[in-house]
Amino acid sequence: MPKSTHNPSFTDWHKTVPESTRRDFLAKVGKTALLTSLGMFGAGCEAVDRGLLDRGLIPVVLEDPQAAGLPKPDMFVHSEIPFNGEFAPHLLNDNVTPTERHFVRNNSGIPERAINKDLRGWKLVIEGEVHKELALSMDDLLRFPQVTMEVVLECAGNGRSLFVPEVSGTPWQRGAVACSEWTGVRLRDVLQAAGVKSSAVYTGNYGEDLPNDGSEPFSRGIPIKKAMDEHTLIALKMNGEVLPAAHGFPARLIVPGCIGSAMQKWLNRIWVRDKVHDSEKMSGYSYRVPAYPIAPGDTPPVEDMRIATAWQVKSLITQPQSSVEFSTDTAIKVRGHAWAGENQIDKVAVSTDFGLQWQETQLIQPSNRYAWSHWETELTLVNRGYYEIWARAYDDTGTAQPFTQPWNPKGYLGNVIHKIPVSVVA
Ligand SMILES: Nc1nc2c(c(=O)[nH]1)N[C@H]1C(S)=C(S)[C@@H](COP(=O)(O)O)O[C@H]1N2
Ligand SMILES: [Mo]
Repeated sequence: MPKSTHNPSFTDWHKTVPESTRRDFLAKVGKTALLTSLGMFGAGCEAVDRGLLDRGLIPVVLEDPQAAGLPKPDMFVHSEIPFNGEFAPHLLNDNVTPTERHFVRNNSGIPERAINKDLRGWKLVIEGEVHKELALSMDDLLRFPQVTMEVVLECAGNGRSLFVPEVSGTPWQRGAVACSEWTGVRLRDVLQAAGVKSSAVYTGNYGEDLPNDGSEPFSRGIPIKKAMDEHTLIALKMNGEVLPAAHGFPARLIVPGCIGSAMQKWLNRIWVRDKVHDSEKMSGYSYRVPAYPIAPGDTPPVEDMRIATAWQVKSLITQPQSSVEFSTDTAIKVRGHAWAGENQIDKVAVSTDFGLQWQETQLIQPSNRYAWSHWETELTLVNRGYYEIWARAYDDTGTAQPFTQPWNPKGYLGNVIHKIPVSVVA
């Protein structure tokens, strides 16, 4: 069954099982037995449809976005199952993105534990290339120093809809990006408590959102150097509240500067590895980009693909809203954010004549490293007609956003300049 297909018989079926039965069953057999059974039938949903499974046997993820408060108001929904939704740029004007405006990107369902805010039996396991394996409870994690940071979180596929020729995958526009405030413990502190061996190369991160169709769970990893960086967090709170179900309750990774897929939600296991993590989502064309520039539409051989890690310089116009009408000679306030992965923003310039002339904007520094910067300026358009407001950010290495989108087969890391159409009427 394709993961994006809504299967009413399956969804309705799990709702008819009383809560107590479902819990008892899970407590009795645990996840491993459950997965083994699903694996035996190949695809869980099909097995349920054909009446092959015990009535007590249910998946640990619920494919019911409403239970997790989704969709959020004003959200542009790409898919319900798995749930994917973003916001229009003008709704992302806040310096710190409120939780109700943070995009959601799921590869499978949302764990039942997250929906019920249920910590029973939850542990974060640290294993692999460590001297001492750990299985930490929430109380254990809360004993580590707690750190708070604003961090840009952006899906690697943000801007995919702007790729020409078109690429497959969720057609994100501009809104699969946000900068919320995250609180939690440094991953480094936890790894140091486990004693990282000198053989450690990479992490393999796992979460509780196990796909119902028997496919490999979503798992990605980060280089050990990034894992040991003081800014990399195991986040327990978002904007001062316990993590919402959709954003990874009870714990998720926050890996500043990196693409969003590195930020494992519903985190329950970190496998410290002696080689680059080789899960499905680290391999082939998944979250990987060509090692060299390619012609639009070309697909390089798989051995020429490299893991996508950091974002490049980028900006977003959050004000004015696209397609607004102004009258001649009024001051138009233009505003937005800019960010640059591992680098810092140096300046942002805007143009209203298709790039012939540029006006530098006033830059407002980020709250902390890895938060986005803000920029603003005023424009006056003296003639009637159609205009585009273009914004172009430059980072501290002198790199600027491209005018046309460099192409890669899966539409990752899109950072072409942002353009807003406006018109001036008499
Ligand atoms: N366990 C788990 N973690 C995950 C994902 C997922 O599907 N499962 N999606 C990843 C991707 S691709 C992105 S872009 C971010 C999105 O985070 P958000 O939904 O909080 O915005 O979570 C990442 N972490
Ligand atoms: Mo993503």
